[in-house]
Order: sequence, then C-alpha cells, then structure tokens
Amino acid sequence: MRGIAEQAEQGPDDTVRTGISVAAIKRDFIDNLYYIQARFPDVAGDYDYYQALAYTVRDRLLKRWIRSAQTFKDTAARTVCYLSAEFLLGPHLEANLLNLDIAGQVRQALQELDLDLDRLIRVEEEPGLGNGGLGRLAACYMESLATLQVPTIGYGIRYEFGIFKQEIRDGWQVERTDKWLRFGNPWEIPRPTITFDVKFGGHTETWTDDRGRYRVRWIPVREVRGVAYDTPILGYGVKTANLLRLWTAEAVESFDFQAFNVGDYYRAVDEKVLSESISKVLYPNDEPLVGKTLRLAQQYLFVSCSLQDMIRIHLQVPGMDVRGFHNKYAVQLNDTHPSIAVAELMRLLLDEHLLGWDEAWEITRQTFGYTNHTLLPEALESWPLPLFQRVLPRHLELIYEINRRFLDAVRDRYPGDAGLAARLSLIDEAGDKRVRMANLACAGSHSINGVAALHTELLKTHVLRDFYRLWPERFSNKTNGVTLRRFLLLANPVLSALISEQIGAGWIRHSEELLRLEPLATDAGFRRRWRGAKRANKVRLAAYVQAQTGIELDPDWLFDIQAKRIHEYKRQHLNVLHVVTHYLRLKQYPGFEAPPRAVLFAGKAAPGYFMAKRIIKLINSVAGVVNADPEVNARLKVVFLPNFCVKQAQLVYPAADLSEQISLAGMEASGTGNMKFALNGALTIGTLDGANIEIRDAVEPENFHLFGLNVDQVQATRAAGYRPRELYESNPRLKAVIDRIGDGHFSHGDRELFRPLVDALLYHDHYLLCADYDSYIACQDEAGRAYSDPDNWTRRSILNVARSGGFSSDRAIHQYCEDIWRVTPLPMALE
Ligand code: NBG
Repeated sequence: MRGIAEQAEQGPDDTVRTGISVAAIKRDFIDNLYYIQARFPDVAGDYDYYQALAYTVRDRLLKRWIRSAQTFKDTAARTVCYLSAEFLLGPHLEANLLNLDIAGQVRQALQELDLDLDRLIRVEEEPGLGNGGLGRLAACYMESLATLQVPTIGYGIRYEFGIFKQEIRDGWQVERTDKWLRFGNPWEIPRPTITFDVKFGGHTETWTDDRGRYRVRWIPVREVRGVAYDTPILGYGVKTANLLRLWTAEAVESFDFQAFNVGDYYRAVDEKVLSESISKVLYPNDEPLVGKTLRLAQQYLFVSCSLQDMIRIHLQVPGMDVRGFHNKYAVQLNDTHPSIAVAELMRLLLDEHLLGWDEAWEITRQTFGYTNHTLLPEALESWPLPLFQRVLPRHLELIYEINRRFLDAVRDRYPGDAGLAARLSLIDEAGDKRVRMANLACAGSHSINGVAALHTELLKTHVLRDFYRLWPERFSNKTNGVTLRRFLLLANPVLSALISEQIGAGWIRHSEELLRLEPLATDAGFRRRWRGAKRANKVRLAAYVQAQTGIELDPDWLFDIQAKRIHEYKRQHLNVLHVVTHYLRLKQYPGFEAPPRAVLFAGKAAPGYFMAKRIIKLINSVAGVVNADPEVNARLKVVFLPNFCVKQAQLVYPAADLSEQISLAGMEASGTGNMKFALNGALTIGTLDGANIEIRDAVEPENFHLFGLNVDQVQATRAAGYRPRELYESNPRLKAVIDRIGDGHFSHGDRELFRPLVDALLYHDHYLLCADYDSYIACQDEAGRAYSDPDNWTRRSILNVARSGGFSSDRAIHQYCEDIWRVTPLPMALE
C-alpha cells in the first residue's frame, strides 16, 4: 500500500476539482453551492453565490499555496517575516481572480448561469484590519513579496472587529462596529492545532538548575492561547503563494475549573471573555494610548505566538539549531507595535532555549530590522512603567538588563555625556517613568529605516538623531511603494487596458516600463482616449457618490479629491479654507473665471479625536450651504464620502483630476495615497512633505502644483515666534473666510459649533494653516487655470503615470530584500 504522502504527491485531480476551463469552474461552483452553502438556486441569494464562488476560487489557489509551503520546507529557505499589528488587505475575490489569471473563465462560467461577476464582487466584506497607510503598506508589501517570489510569512492579529464603519448623521461621524466575520471568511483556514500559550502578569523567580545554571521562571497570573488563522497571498504572474498568519486569542481552558468547582460559573465564563477580548478590536492609530493595557496585551500575544511559531518551523528541519535563527529569518518590525519582539526573542533564547546572554543578543540583533513610520512625537509609543510591569514583568527585567549593557557601552564611548545616555535610554526617567518602544526597537535591530527620503533625513537629524550618531551605518531610506496590481490594474481597468494596448502588459510586473508612455503624451489622439478613460472613471465615481450621498456630480467638472485619515496635520481644514474662499468669491464676483469644481473628501477620524470629528462636521456643514446655494452650485460642489476603505479607494483614485497632498512639511512620513493618485493620472497639489518630494522629482516640477513652506521655513517660522492672529488680522481674505466659519454662516447661526477650530487657528495654529494659506489659494487658482486647458492637463496627467513607476511596491520590496533582508527569490516551478 502506498502511504498518504505518496498518494497525495500529485495534488488534487485537476479535471475534477480545480480545472480552470469554463466547464470545470461551473461544475465546481455548482458543487460548492450545494455542498458548502447547502443551497439550491431557488432559494440562493447573492451571498450564497458569493460564498460558492469564493470557495471555487479558493479551491484553485490552494494548490499553489501548498506547493509553495512544501518548497519552502524542502529547501529550508531563508524567510522574511513581516510583523505588523495591521494588514489592511482589501477585498480578496477580485485580487485572487487576477493573480490566478482566471477572471475571464469565471466571468463566462457565471454568465452561463445567468449570474454577474461584478455583482458578486461587490458582496464581499473587506477585512479592515488596519487604520490607513501603515496597514495598507503591509498588504501591498505582502503582495509584492509573493510576486517577487520571496518566501514570506506575514504575522499579525485577527481582530474580530476591524476598523469601524463610518456613517454620517447630521454631518457628524458615527461609528458602527465592523462585524466583518459575521458571514464567515472563506479566505482563511483556521489552524486549531497551531496554538501557543502566552503568559501575562504575575512575577518571576530565580532558581539554579541541576547543572548549576542560573535560571528565571515566570509565574504568570494568566495564560492566553493564540490560535493561527492562515490566509494565502498570491503573487501576480507567478506560482508563489505566501502565508499571512493572524492570531486570535482564546481562553486556555474554556472554563476556569477552580471557579467552576466552587460553583462560580459566571466568574469562570468571565475569564474566557477576558482572554478572548485581547484580539477583539483594532485600536485607532491617532488616539493617545493612555491606560490601554489591552493594546499591550495584543501586541505581546501576536509577537510571542509569531516568534514561537518561527522557532517551531525552524526546528522542524532535522539538524537545525535555534542558534541559526537569524540565518533562517529576517524579521521586520512594522513600526514599534511589534517591538516587544526584541525582549521576547531574548526571553525565548535565554529562558526557554538556555542560550547565554551575549549569544542571544547577537542573534536578536541580527534578526530584526525596524521601520519607523511617524515623525509625530505623540505617536511614538511608550508604556507607563507600572502598566508594563503589571503585564510583562519578565520583559521589564530583560529590558533593564539590555538597557544597562547598552548604556554602559554608550558611556564608554561618550564619557561625560549624561544627557546622551538619558536620551538613548530605553526607559524615560523624566516624570512618570515609561518604556520607550522606539528605543527598544533601535537598540535591538541591525537596520533602521524611514519610509521616504525626507522622513529618513528627519529621523537622522531629529527623532532618532542620537541613535544615528551611534550607528549611522544602520540607517537607510526605503521609500514606500504601492502595488500596481490593485491600485492600477484592478482599480482602473479602463486606463490599464489603454496602457497595455500601447506599451504591452509588461508594466504590470515591471513598472519602469510605464516610461514608454512618455512619447505618447504629445500624441493628440492618445490624449483624447486618455481623457475618455478619466471621464469614464469620473462617471463611475459620480454614480457611486449619488447612490451614497444623493449629491449629483457632473463628470466634466474638475474632481478635486482629498482621501485619507482625518488629522490636523494632514490639514483637511486648509482644503476647507480654500473651498470657503472660492465660495465667497463666486458669490461676490459671479464673473470670476474658474472651471467648475467638485471637492471631495473621504476619510475616518479616530473615535476619540475631538478636532478631527469637528473637521468632518465642518466639511459637511460647508457642503450643506454650498450645494444648496443656486448662486454657486452650478460651479462648486462639496462632498464628504462616508466610510473610506480599500473598496471605495479603488473607485476614488482613478476618478481624480487633482490630488490633495497638503500636510504641513515635516509631518507626513511618506504618504502612499499620493502615489496611488499619481499612478491613476491625477496631478498633485502638495507641499514638500513625505514622498511628495520624490513624486515631484519623478514627474518633474512642471507637472506638480507645489505650494507652502518647506521644512526649514517651518522651523524658522516657529522659531521666530509664530502669531497666526496677526496673519488673520492683516489678511482680509483669510479673515473673511475664518469669520464666516466662526459667525455661524455654515451652522445656522450657531457660533459655538466651530469655535474650537477657529480658536485653534487664531491662537495656536500648530500646523501653520494661516502661514500657508495665501500660497495654497494661489496654487489652487493656478491648478484651476491649468485644468481649463484640457489638452495640456492631459499631457501632464500622462507624464505623471509614465514617471511614477518607481512608486511600485515591487521596487520598495526589492530594496528591502537587497539591503536589509539579504534574501533571494525562490522561483516556484511552473506546472
Ligand atoms: C503612516 C504615516 C504615512 C505613511 C504610512 C506608511 C503610521 C504610524 N504612519 O505617512 O503617517 O505613508 O505610515 O509608511 O500610521
């Protein structure tokens, strides 16, 4: 008898279950409707059809996935592990159809069954396991890693509730929980046998083992079990399928038996609820984390499970030793959220695998790379010492010891510089003591990188300057990138088809080939077709806007769009100042020459972020007045599009003429929406901030609308004692705009509603809106004039796409592989 290994060797029988002919797909779809959904067509609805289709697609990708896993195991390949508290994947179905290259057959098969693929694609609830740019970057990187055939595991948290759903009621943001798992998730495979128990709280004890070794034992108050859920991530145009492994928290025992025995049934169940609460909900990224014990528990749970899992996989191969851990894995810390990994790997190596300190530290440091994603001081994570001690007593000891050795070395090198040691310390000793996670990440990594050229420079000169002084060789820049498969090919099929028709389809994997569009920018016929594609996308968005908000938009207007998280530093309210300026002007001078403009906003505010929520209310209030005013609404409209998410983003980017990237210089680490807009042929109006600078260099200054202070001028303005009130008093136009907002013009006479915003502008204006106001308005007017020359605008739009290929995540991942991870592709055999 042949064993299962041998018999399963060939994988499933293609003709029966995973064939890709229209007939095979149809057969499998009908089977899945029957055997998985238990439905017959008379009673089946779109949800059942979606599920049946999802399983039909999944059946076809499992083979690649299993083969990839097998190959990685057989070759003991060096593997990238991307540790991230967020993965904002977006809907799976369409992406998987694309990467399996079966969309055509599937559409046909469904058609033959009188079903419409696009309708079923819209049924999918996207997994919103991230806040914004950082989580979406992780998803783009996973896709590029698979496309570049780099063995990778993404590790994160399977939040039961992802980012909240945003509704707008009476102009205010209202949050609703995101029950994305309500109908099940066909794209994940639960692994109830891959679990790790993770300790929390309690205390430590030292003892001496029978070989006379000093040992530490951690006696926790609680253990929680992390259970793996796996999602395959396909590459485009290759057979590689990588693994995204997300952890869910479960109670170690469903019941606390002690409590159960004394008859305290409810307390026993409480314990279960408490454990499971750890992976319940995603935290917003822009609210202070005060007292968020659960957040630290989340971070530790996923990091500990992930590292234990890596060790398990590594030791599966006969002859492997934990000492080779850093040769097997390159682990990237996506911001500080997983930085507890530095202490946890030390704990595992010291306490569980009994290595000596120096050896363990060397392995740890060679394992990790740290990516910083923020310059905002308030966003640099640190945990109050008592909280940290309460949750992770053993890790605090380890951090103290890492810190002692680290600071000793610093003092040796820079004797007498007490300030330096205090700034580098992993513990903030000033005031309430805190553990500084960025310092832990820096100390424990061989590589530290920023996400755009300016950002990396500012890390070196400001945020991490002391670390840069210590280890300049560890710093590098890796400018962010986005996957063109999702954000151009899927999001913008019309433009993609036009591009491929002209220059072939090579750009999809080799984005630099977009450059071949350059000469076409001067071709009038091509420009006409380009404009047609843009218009089609605007028609598509306008229909969506109408369905969502009831507001009617004319696709021949200038579509001016700002879509991103709502934050004061991103300055959506500067955009509003322009809208109000334009509105007042149109009312005062009806002959004012400017193209009609639709200004669209989209983005969520953190639920506890007072000012951001007021900004949303302001946008909607201004929209209410402008859109209802017959004197202006034939030339200006304002829309707030609720619930920005990946699905919606795919409709928004392709329809933009003008992309608003207007953060105060020195605040936005990179931005990635800026890249997505440019790649879809929008021209940017922006500051010299984040990756805007590199976009402007790439597309060339004449194809970018620049305004505002640069970083040096921002610093100088502040240093000179910035007084926004004086700017307001001396600038009648600005004064009129702010006065209308303050005097109730947009709030039915209510002068209190926007007072917090007005006062912030007049008395603090931390993000220098007043300073950048004139420059912004002049630039908007310039952009309006430029738009009035459609031919030239289109030429510049084409050049933006042609020259933005460098912002592909393939380029970024290639750089990470070469410079930081030292990992090479492992091509998967073709079938
Ligand atoms: C964000 C930055 C963006 C950047 C993304 C991805 C965090 C902490 N940072 O500018 O604000 O594009 O990260 O790097 O979410």
